[in-house]
This record gives sequence, structure tokens and C-alpha cells, in this order.
Amino acid sequence: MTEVPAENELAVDALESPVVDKHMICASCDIACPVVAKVRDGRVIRIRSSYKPSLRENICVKGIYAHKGFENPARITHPLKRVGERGSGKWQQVTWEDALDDIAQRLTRVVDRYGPEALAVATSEWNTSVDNGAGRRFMNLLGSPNWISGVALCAGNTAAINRMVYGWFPNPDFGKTDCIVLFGHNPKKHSWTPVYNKIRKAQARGAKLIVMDPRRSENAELADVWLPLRAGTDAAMAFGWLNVIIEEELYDRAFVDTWTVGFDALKQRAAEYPLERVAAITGVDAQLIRQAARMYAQAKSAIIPWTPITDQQLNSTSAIRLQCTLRALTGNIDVPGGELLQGFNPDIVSQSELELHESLSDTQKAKQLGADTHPAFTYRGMAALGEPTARVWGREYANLMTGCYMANPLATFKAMADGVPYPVKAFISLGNNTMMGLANLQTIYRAMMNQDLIVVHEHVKTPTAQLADYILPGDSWLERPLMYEAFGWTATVAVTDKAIEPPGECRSVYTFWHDLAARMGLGASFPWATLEDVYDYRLRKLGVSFREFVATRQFHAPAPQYRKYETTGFATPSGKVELYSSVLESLNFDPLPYYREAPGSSASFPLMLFMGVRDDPFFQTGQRHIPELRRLCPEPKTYLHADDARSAGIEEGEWIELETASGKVRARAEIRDDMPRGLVRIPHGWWLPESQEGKENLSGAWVFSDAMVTSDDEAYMDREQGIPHLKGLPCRILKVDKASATKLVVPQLNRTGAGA
Ligand SMILES: Nc1nc2c(c(=O)[nH]1)N[C@H]1C(S)=C(S)[C@@H](COP(=O)(O)OP(=O)(O)OC[C@H]3O[C@@H](n4cnc5c(=O)[nH]c(N)nc54)[C@H](O)[C@@H]3O)O[C@H]1N2
Ligand SMILES: Nc1nc2c(c(=O)[nH]1)N[C@H]1C(S)=C(S)[C@@H](COP(=O)(O)OP(=O)(O)OC[C@H]3O[C@@H](n4cnc5c(=O)[nH]c(N)nc54)[C@H](O)[C@@H]3O)O[C@H]1N2
Ligand code: SF4
Ligand SMILES: [Mo]
Repeated sequence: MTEVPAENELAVDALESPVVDKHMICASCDIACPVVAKVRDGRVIRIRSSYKPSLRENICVKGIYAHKGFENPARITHPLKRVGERGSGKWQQVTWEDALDDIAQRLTRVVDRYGPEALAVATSEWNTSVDNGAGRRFMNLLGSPNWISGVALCAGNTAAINRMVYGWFPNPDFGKTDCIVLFGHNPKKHSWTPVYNKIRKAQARGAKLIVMDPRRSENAELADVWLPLRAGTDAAMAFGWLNVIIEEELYDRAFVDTWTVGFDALKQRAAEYPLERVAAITGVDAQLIRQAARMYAQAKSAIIPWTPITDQQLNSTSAIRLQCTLRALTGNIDVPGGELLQGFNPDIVSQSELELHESLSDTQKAKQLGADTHPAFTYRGMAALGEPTARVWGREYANLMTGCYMANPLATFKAMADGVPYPVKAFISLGNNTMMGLANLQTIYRAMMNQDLIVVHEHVKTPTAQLADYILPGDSWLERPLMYEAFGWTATVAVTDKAIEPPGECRSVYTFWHDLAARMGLGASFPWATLEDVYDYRLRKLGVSFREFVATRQFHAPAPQYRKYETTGFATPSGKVELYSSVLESLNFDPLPYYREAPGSSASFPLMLFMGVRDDPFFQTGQRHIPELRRLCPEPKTYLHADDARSAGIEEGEWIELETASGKVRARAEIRDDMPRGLVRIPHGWWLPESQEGKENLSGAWVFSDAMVTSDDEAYMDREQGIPHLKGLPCRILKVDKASATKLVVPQLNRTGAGA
């Protein structure tokens, strides 16, 4: 585990000017810890955890060193315009005015020639939050449905599927629960620290912990039951649990009778997966599965917190629905200690409302890329939920986790690359390292090289930024005021002021959309000049301004209300929990969950890989330019079992090349006894900011990015959502010989991470 620096290393010289505490919400990952930034002379000199005793443990190494990243010389602080050919690495500093004028003109040309759907936008959760829906608003008014995000492989797609079953994305009540089930999810001391702490606190007061993980993970070590399942078989495992719960009548009959539809059909489907079959598929002993299912169902209350593991498999839709089904069958929905459906915060203007989805015409919505083949999280997939959502939650559009109403990313890249089914010729990427975060890099590269206009809003020259026409300098979470609404999920609202001014000409994504809208004839729909003006508008129902709110309250959350469905019903077409999905049926998919096997290992590809296990010091593809963090993890590492290393003639610490049918990636071998035989771990998000920029090298992304080995073959894709399978891909490993290893960019790296 990563060591956090001792307090004295960060000590502040008391003789200098006064230090002011600024209460902030950390956005160096997506879990939003309240932290304190210590500011002196307009600079953040230290970041520490909140003073509140209940929040004191909630900080990780990425939060502690965030300001080092924002002050790093790699930070882009002025708009840059490409002057050589695309990807040549030649840039010229320009003014914001010139950049925005030119972007608006070029975008107008694309729209005039190909239609507004020829603009695609990629973004991260945080940037959608910071823009307060302005990006979606801009696109909806312009007429483009082609919005994509990394959350298609994270909580975004989960939120969309949860809505199909019971109308909202539930929030687990860690504080009161008696049992926690982790489908692979493995929060650590430096990965989603608050969730790690909540799990530990729950265990300390007696809650049970059940972990499914092929690897003996940190949480598996601490679990009451660990189910070491084969990668990618989570849906089958959930069927095993269902069978036990149904056979042994451990379900909440009253809830099932009154509040669900399709129980009998589900029962029949579950019977196709008897425990012996599930044991054979998952590789876990049937008795152990039974024990875990009983523990879950017999707990007074239980939660299955959201997990990205089931967001990133070819059975994602089914696995997520089965988790929803388990919650419903055990009566754990909207009850204390269970999972709460919280709805919109009634006191603020929601981001969904600001996004103006109703302004996009049905004709343009129908053009959303991927909606015909993989519709689950597109407008088409969500359409049947509009009326029920308005009935229960008061508004037709609920863009939870910013992941509902997305275009399909892979379909979008194909349209960008090949013009099929129509050309997409302008691409804007905001705080999203698209090249490396949406699988697969080779296709995305072709997509990027075929654009008339690429704009990237960033902190550093990521591989994505390296292919742009314009790189625009983004502000950071220390440098902007924030109103945080948990990505539309929990009805909690928090606000913070900025700690310091942004360096150079860094600006927020909101300002970008506002200023672009003004140049594209959409200015009247963006009447708020600054973020603070937007927040004033959003808070107006509370009768306070942003300034007053930030000075007095910081948080606003309505008191939880349980079993709201008893008065409103669920926000689904039937008003009940749809175990049998009318929505999927109307989209011509199997209305019941199922399990599908991915093509397995073969003579050429005898091992299996998964992408995941977050590296403590980095968030996703970021932070590798920060020496203080990089020294904690200088290079990408695989994990593998000693027997697999031996068979391939590989020793601890050697560079290996891992190959799938799609491509190759390199990493150093780490032999670990927590890995099962036959499975190899590939870390997500590696590139080497210190190495050569430009399309030939992409700062090492061609060699080290996990997006090189992901597959966009339908055989490895979730049918309903069209997202790629990252948990169980056949592969082989080869030792990288010394001669070829010296050609690697990586050995030039010195141990401080600063590069040679
Ligand atoms: N191949 C593969 N793809 C994946 C995953 C995987 O494991 N493998 N994981 C998926 C998951 S779980 C997630 S959540 C998504 C994450 O997807 P994203 O959240 O989009 O994460 P990144 O792709 O790392 O891009 C974040 C970028 O934002 C920049 N940035 C950070 N803060 C700011 C800011 O304030 N302003 C601006 N303008 N830029 C900023 C950083 O420098 C970084 O380059 O990716 C998904 N994609
Ligand atoms: N330091 C740090 N923390 C982070 C992030 C980061 O980038 N860096 N990213 C944040 C984000 S956006 C996310 S989504 C979360 C992700 O964090 P987690 O949900 O914890 O996901 P991972 O760390 O990818 O993998 C967790 C476990 O899944 C297991 N696993 C692999 N394949 C399977 C499978 O098929 N089934 C099951 N059941 N288990 C499997 C792995 O062995 C591993 O122990 O982390 C968050 N926290
Ligand atoms: S876990 Fe770390 S990076 Fe994430 S919000 Fe908390 S302090 Fe920031
Ligand atoms: Mo994520």
C-alpha cells in the first residue's frame, strides 16, 4: 500500500505570511472528499483532510498532492493552436478570443456541410458537473445527440440500467447496513478512500462483508466470505444466488407480490442456472455460493454498492439487472440499511433540467450513434422511462451519473473514422483522455485523424490533446467555485468557493461553452456569465445566493424518506420493479437477464487478462506527470502468478509484452500470490508524459495503454449497451528481450519520475 508522507514532511514555516484554510471538495478522483486547502500568498501550500472527525480519514495521496500537479510545469496555461500537421507536436500560443472565433467558424462550417450531428463531444463526469449541463445544453440547442463519456464504462451505464428496473440509481446506506456485497469492487486506502472507510466502519460494528473477486484482493482478505470467481462470470454468480434465494424461499414475498412484475418468468430463467452449473461456470464451490447467498438474503438489511466491474463486461446489462433483482427480492430498496432511491433535490435546479434535453428534436435524437444496435443508454433506450420519471420524480429527463442519453462510444468512433452511417467531423474533448479511456486506441486514432476540427480542454498534453487543433487550458478544482450535486445521484448538494486564482489563462469548461454559444448564435440561452451566476440561478428556490450559501452552510441534503414508492410507485412503465423488463422487450432484447460466455483461451492465447486494480497515486489516465506521485509507482505493472511467469520464462521485474487478438501492451512483471493461475492484470491508463509527444509515439500510449488490447469485436461486447469486455480477454505474454527493451521509452525514466 502507498505510504502517505509523514506530517513533518509537509510542515509549514510559521514565520511567513498567514495561512488561510479553504474548505474544498477534492476532484482529483470522482468520490468528492471534503478537504482543506491551506493557502498562503495566493498559493496552496498544503492539502489536508477535513477537520470534521467523521471525515478526517477521508483523504488519499492524490488529494494530498493535487496542488503539486496543478503547479507542475507540464500544466497548459494558455490556449495552444496546432501549426504543423495533425499530431506533429508543433503549437503556437494564441488568445482565447482568436481560438474561440476560429473554433466557432470551423464548427459552423462542419454543421453547415454535414448537419449538427457531425459534432461529437467526449467528457468526464467531473467536467459535466463543472459545466452545470452547459455542454449538453449547447449540443441540444445546436442539434447534436452525439455525446459520449468514460462513464459509459463506469457508473453511467449502471445508472441507466438501474433506471430500467426501478426508476432511479440507488445510493447504498453504508451507515446502517448489516451486510455489504462487493462484486469485485475493491476500495482501498488510496482508492475511493471514503468508501473504504465506510466498509471498515460497517464491519467494525458487525456488518458482514461478501467479496467476489478472482484475486485475493484487499477486501477479499477482510471478508466473511470470499468467492474467487473466474473473471467475467459475475452474472452467472448472481444467478446462483437467485436460485438459492428462490429455492429456499429467502425472498421478501410481500414485496415481490405487491411491487414486482415478472417474478414467475424470472424464476423459470433462474432455474436454467442450477447451482452446479453456476459452480462450473464460475469455478466456485457450490456450497460456498449457497453460504454467501444465505448470508446476504438473511441479513436484516444489505447493500450491493455500485461497482465498475459489472460495468465493463460483455454481460454488463444482465449482471447489473441481476444486482437490481437481488436488491428487490430481498426487500432492500428504499429502506434503512438498504439502497435508497433519492430522486432530484427538490430545492435546486438540477443539472438534468439545465441540459434541455426536451429541446433536441425527435429527428435528431433518432440519429444518436449506436441507438439502432446498442440502445440501452441512448435516448432511444431511455424513451419509455420519460413519462414514468415525470410521474414519480417530476421531470421527464433524469441524467444520472451523466450516463443516461449517451451515444455509443464505439459507434461514434466508427462514424468519426469511416463516415458510417454518417460523417462526424468535429470533436470536442473536455477533461477526458479519449484516446486511452474508451477502447480501442487504434480505432480512436483513425477517428481523430479524420476530423476537420478537434478541440481539447485539458491540464496537460495528453495523447488526446497531442492530436488536437486547439488545446484549451482548463482550471482545476482548487481554482473554481463549485456546486456539487453528486452527478444527479443522491440529492445532496455541496458548495465550495475557489481556494486560489487559476494560473495564466486557465478557464472553466462552463466558460468555454458560454463563450462558444455566444459565437454560434446561442448566447440568449446562456444568460449566466460566470459559474457563480449559474449557481445563484440553481439555488434560487432556496432563497439564497451562492455567496450566502458558501458562507453559511456548505451542504444541503433533504432528510431521507423511506419507501416512497408506496405513494408514488416506481418510475418504470408498470410502476413496479421490472424483473421482466418491458423496456428491453420493446427494444427487442431479452427481457430477462441471461449469461453469455466470452470466447475463451486457446492455444495461441492461453492466458486471460483483466484491466483494473487502480494504481494508488493516479486517477485513471492522469497524474503521471507529477513527480511526487510518479515516484510511488514509476512504471506500469502486470500482476501474475509465479507458475505463469515461469512457463513464459519471465522473472520478477522484467518487461513483458502482453498480446491479445487486438494488439500489444508492455508492463513490468510483478509476481503475486494473490493472483490465480491463468489470469494476468493490466493496469489502466498508462502513458509516459516525459516521453516524446506527437502521433508517432503519443508519449508512449502506443506501447503502454491498456486501450491497445481491448477488443471492439461484437463477441466481446455487451449486446444491449455495446460496451467492451475488460474482464476476461484471452492473451499471451512474452518476455521483452534486452535489445528491444532498450528501445523502450521507459528506461529513460529516472526514479523521481522526472524523465531523463
Ligand atoms: N481502457 C479502459 N478504459 C476505461 C477504463 C478502464 O479501466 N480501461 N475505466 C473507465 C472508468 S471506470 C472511468 S470512471 C472513465 C474515466 O474517464 P475520465 O474521467 O474521462 O478520465 P481520463 O480519461 O483519465 O481523463 C481525465 C482527464 O481530465 C483531465 N482533467 C482533470 N481535471 C480537469 C479539470 O478540472 N479540467 C479539465 N479541463 N481537465 C481536467 C486530466 O488531465 C485527464 O487527462 O474511464 C473509463 N475508461
Ligand atoms: N487510486 C485510484 N483510485 C480510484 C481510481 C483510480 O484511477 N485511482 N478510479 C476510481 C474509479 S473511476 C473507479 S470506477 C474505481 C474502480 O475501482 P474498483 O471498483 O475497486 O475496480 P478495480 O480496482 O479496477 O478492480 C477491483 C477488483 O476487481 C477484481 N476483478 C477483476 N476482474 C473481475 C471480474 O470479472 N469479476 C469480479 N467480481 N472481480 C474482478 C480485481 O481483481 C480487483 O481486485 O476506483 C476509483 N478509485
Ligand atoms: S479519494 Fe483522494 S482523490 Fe478521491 S476525492 Fe478523496 S482525496 Fe480526492
Ligand atoms: Mo470509474
